[in-house]
Order: sequence, then C-alpha cells, then structure tokens
Amino acid sequence: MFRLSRKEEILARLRDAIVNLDYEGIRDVAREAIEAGLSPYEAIMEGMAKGMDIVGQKYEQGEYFLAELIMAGETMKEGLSVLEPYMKKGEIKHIGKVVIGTVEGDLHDIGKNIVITLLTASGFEVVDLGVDVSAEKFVEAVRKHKPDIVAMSALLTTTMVNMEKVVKALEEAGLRDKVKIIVGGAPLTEEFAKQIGADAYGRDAVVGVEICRRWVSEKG
Ligand code: B1M
Repeated sequence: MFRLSRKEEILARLRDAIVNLDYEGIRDVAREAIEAGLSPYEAIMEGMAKGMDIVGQKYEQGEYFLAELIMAGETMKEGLSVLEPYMKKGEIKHIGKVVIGTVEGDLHDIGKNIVITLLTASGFEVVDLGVDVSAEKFVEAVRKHKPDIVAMSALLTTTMVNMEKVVKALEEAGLRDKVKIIVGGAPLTEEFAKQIGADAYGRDAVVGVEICRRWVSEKG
C-alpha cells in the first residue's frame, strides 16, 4: 500500500489546514513541521501556498465565497507567524535595499509578505509600503529610501495594469535608471513584465528573491 513520508504527510496537513480554514489548528501543524525538520520555505511554498491555490479554485467554482477567502487569508497569516521566526538570521549585514508594495486598488498582501520574509531572511533591508500603493507613493519612497530594487505585487487583472503607471512615474521622475524593477503576482506573466518595462518577473517568491540576489551581486 502507498504511504506518504512524514514530510509529505505534514505538507498535506498544512495544505489542508488552509483549504479547511483551520485557523485554530494551523499553528500546531506549522510547529510540527519545524520539529520534524522541514524548512520554513518548504512549509510555506509546498504546503500552505498550495492550499491557497485550492481555495482560489473553490472560489472560482462557487464552492467558497468572500468570507472563506478572508478566513483562508487569516489562516495563512497565522501559520506564517509560527514559521517566520525560523527564517530570520541574527545580526546581518544588509546586501541591498528593496522597496515593495501591492499596487493601487489591490488589497492582497499574503504573497507580498512571503516575498518580504524571504528577502529579509536573505539579508535585504526591506521597506514595506503595504497595500493599495499609488505610483506617487512608490516614487516618493524611491526618492526617500534610495533602494536598489522596487518590487511590486498585484493579484487582480484589474490592478496589474497599475504596475505600468509606477514604471512610467519613475521614468518621469528621472529615477527609472536608479533601480531595478521586479513584478509578481498570480495573474502576471514574463511577457507582461517585459511589456510594461519591468526588469523581471518573479514567478514565485523563491525565484523573485533569487533574481534580487543576482542583481545586487552583479552590482558588487
Ligand atoms: Co482575492 N482574488 N479578491 N482575496 N484572492 C483572487 C486573486 C482571485 C484569483 C480568486 C479567484 O477568483 N479565483 C480573484 C482575482 C480574479 C482576477 O483578477 N482575474 C480574486 C478576487 C476577485 C477578489 C475580490 C475582487 C473579491 C470580491 O471582493 N468580490 C477582492 C478584491 C479586493 C482588492 O484587492 N481590492 C478579493 C479579496 C480577497 C481577500 C481580502 C478576501 C483575500 C486576501 C487577503 C490578503 O491578502 N490579506 C483574498 C484571497 C486570499 C485570494 C486568493 C484565494 C489567494 C491569494 C493568495 O494569497 N495567494 C486568490 C486566489 C489565488 O490566487 N489562488 C484570490 C497565495 C500567495 C502566496 O500567492 O499572492 O500569487 P501570490 O504570491 C506568490 C507569487 O505570485 C509571487 O510570490 C508569492 C509567493 O510565492 N509574488 C511575487 C507575488 N508578488 C511578488 C513580488 C515579487 C516576486 C514574487 O517581487 C520580488
């Protein structure tokens, strides 16, 4: 008979905790994941994030409604709060600075927050502008914080177009050549990123952070 390994079993339980909106139970499963030697990265990307995809499908199919989306988001945050402390390194010398935000009109922040966690764990200093961030606010933040990288997130087809406004506003402010721009979020594609004038598309948080690391190491 086919049996799941301990790791696969815990990943499946993390996924199911999100799908079943188990706000009360997810902390225990996340703790178990750490105790069993899973990396927080695996627990997030291979466990909870997979559950979020299923929640999205259920919403599309009319099985889940807005209340379930909200609850899934809260459950994900609860699980992340257990895993995040295991990702932070102690005193680290920053390897670069990133200004990040979810673009105007968009309130989704789970993916952005995972990216922030991984960036911080990789040694980046991160300025989080939050959600619903206008092009003007991005420009203001670039002027103020002088980052190496601007990262934008969008989850809605209606808001991803606002990413181009940020690229244009940075151009108009004469700041475009001072920063690299990376964009991410479920509805985006590599092609879209190119089309709006971004430097890269982060398919997921791990790929996104790898690209940022490469940029700062090339800069020297
Ligand atoms: Co919303 N929602 N939602 N939602 N929601 C989606 C996005 C949707 C696809 C669901 C569906 O229909 N299947 C759909 C969008 C459809 C479309 O645009 N075509 C949708 C909708 C319609 C809506 C509302 C309009 C619903 C309504 O009100 N009727 C509304 C809009 C509100 C607004 O923003 N103005 C809404 C609201 C919400 C909640 C608030 C309830 C909640 C968000 C809670 C929160 O974020 N705090 C929510 C949720 C939870 C979802 C789903 C289920 C999950 C999103 C998520 O967190 N995914 C989502 C369905 C889905 O995506 N499967 C859905 C997990 C996360 C880890 O993935 O954010 O893609 P993601 O991030 C990844 C990568 O994309 C990448 O790395 C991350 C980790 O690997 N990445 C980057 C992201 N940013 C990056 C930046 C980088 C690099 C990589 O730079 C370095």
